[in-house]
Amino acid sequence: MPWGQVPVLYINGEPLPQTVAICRYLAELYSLKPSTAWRCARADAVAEAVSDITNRAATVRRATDPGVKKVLRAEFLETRLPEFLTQLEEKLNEGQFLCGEQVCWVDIYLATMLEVIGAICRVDDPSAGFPRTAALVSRVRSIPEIAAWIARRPPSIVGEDPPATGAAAEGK
Ligand SMILES: N[C@@H](CCC(=O)N[C@@H](CS)C(=O)NCC(=O)O)C(=O)O
Repeated sequence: MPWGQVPVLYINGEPLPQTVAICRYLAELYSLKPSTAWRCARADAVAEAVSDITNRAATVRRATDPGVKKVLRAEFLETRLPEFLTQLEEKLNEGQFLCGEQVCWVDIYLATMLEVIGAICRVDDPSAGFPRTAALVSRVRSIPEIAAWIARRPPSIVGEDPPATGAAAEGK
């Protein structure tokens, strides 16, 4: 598996790793790119911020010591995530989606990563208290094809603790 990580998208047996590369490839195929170079760049900037906040949540997931995990989770939920969502709310005032009235891949990426963050931090709705973000997530999840996928997809393991490795796995 490339880089030893998931996700990997296989096309004709050829692997494409890295979430954002996969998203951008699918956006090209399914007309989910913003309509101008400027809008693409602005959406990319949001996507980078989404990746950053998701990586921070991943540090909460990876923490094995319960005390450390509790501190990291609290810091994330009380400081990092609200800071991110506050900035995001300011960018969501021009239309239904990030780039106006048309959904683009970054809307879908954002909605999905907020779901991942909710699962990692065990909160039902990470966008609670941030109405524009919550409305955007709801719009994305209501797109018929996406709603149909959500209804039939297999259960996610994202919220589960990762397997212990090294000394922790050996009970040391
Ligand atoms: N930059 C990568 C990160 C992927 C990533 O962190 N994947 C995790 C699961 S969510 C993984 O495979 N971890 C196993 C490992 O790193 O050993 C992406 O965005 O796809």
